[in-house]
Amino acid sequence: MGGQDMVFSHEVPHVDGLIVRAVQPFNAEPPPSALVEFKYTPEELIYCRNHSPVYELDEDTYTVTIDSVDGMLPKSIEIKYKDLKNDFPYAEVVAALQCAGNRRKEMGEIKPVRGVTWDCGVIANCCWGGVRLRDVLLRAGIDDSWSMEGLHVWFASHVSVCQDDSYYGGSIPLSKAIDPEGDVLLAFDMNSQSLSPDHGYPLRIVVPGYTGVRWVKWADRITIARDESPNFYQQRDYKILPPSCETVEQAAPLWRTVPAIDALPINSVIGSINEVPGEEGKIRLKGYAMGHGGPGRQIARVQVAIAPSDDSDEQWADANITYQEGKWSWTLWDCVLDLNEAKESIERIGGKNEVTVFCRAIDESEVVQKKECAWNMRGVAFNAYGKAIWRR
Ligand SMILES: Nc1nc2c(c(=O)[nH]1)N[C@H]1C(S)=C(S)[C@@H](COP(=O)(O)O)O[C@H]1N2
Ligand SMILES: [Mo]
Repeated sequence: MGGQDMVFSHEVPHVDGLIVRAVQPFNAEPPPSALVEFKYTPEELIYCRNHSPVYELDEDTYTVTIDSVDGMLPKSIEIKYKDLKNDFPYAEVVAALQCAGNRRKEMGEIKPVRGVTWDCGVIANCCWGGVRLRDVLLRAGIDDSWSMEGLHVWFASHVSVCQDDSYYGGSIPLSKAIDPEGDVLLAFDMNSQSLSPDHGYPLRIVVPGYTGVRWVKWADRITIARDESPNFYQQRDYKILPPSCETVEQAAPLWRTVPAIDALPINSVIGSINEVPGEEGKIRLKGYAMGHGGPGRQIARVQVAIAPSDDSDEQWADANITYQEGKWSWTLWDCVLDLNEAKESIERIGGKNEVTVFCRAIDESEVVQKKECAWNMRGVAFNAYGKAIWRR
């Protein structure tokens, strides 16, 4: 299945300026210092995560099929792209798209992991525009009287063979898909512009709060089913395997038993550290934070500390929150630290020339990001304190 049949001869050109982690399929991320400068991530700074080649598709012939297994829907329907755009109300949602492999590089410093060596740039905050999946499902014959419990919605893209399967797919619970507050979209726009091929043109699924792997690009089939998607990327990848599992052989019997990741846990990251011009000893930190996407909990506070010796609160200073929007956006923050005032901590860590700074996020339910994160073989969902080193 997949892999050997991928065809790259029609690959679209990609944006310049990203740090390329793999050429075929194209995987690239922006430098974090640039990323944290914008509330809406501009196209040139949006990471690209692909398990297949990227093609330029034709919207004039593009259709989406809505169907079901076990005859749950009376019939399947096919909707032309043009009709999808014209027949349903337009909706916009601001939401951060985040790969489960974000910060994998740091998890790999604990012990080697399998996967693309992502730094902390595989996240993008955008305003997505399209039609509500809810409206499309209602049209297809589902209504709120259904018992949604245990049902799923599969999203699939058949435009290419992927590295590990003959098509790309994933699923979410039907309850999330149809919830008016779940804000799930069939999107054609990103930051008020048509999607680019790299990000799913003509149509991608947007699942606010859920990790990127379910945001299926070039989606062409939506299926109601009693089980999760059978696709490789739902079943045998993007799962937090137990720390005792270290090899592919050990993982094989476990995939079935470990739940698929839907939302990622609370997180925060330092994107840049710069000297404040003209202010000797002062440094400005900028970064982002994310709440747990399941309930859509926003960040209440972000704190920073210079090499905290323990978890006591007084070592942490509150950062300023500079951007946040609705339930699903990321949070941007910044903070100025005075190294002159932090002499004691700096001496404790042995000098002035290299200072380690940490950040942590606290959500509106008082959930605090933890100092450490357990290792897992695929290096997913890393969320230890954000950490950066300032060198004079
Ligand atoms: N069809 C398709 N959809 C896909 C993928 C893919 O490889 N193929 N990658 C997924 C993953 S793992 C992520 S993190 C996001 C990345 O979206 P982006 O490339 O627009 O940043 O898309 C998801 N949707
Ligand atoms: Mo991902």
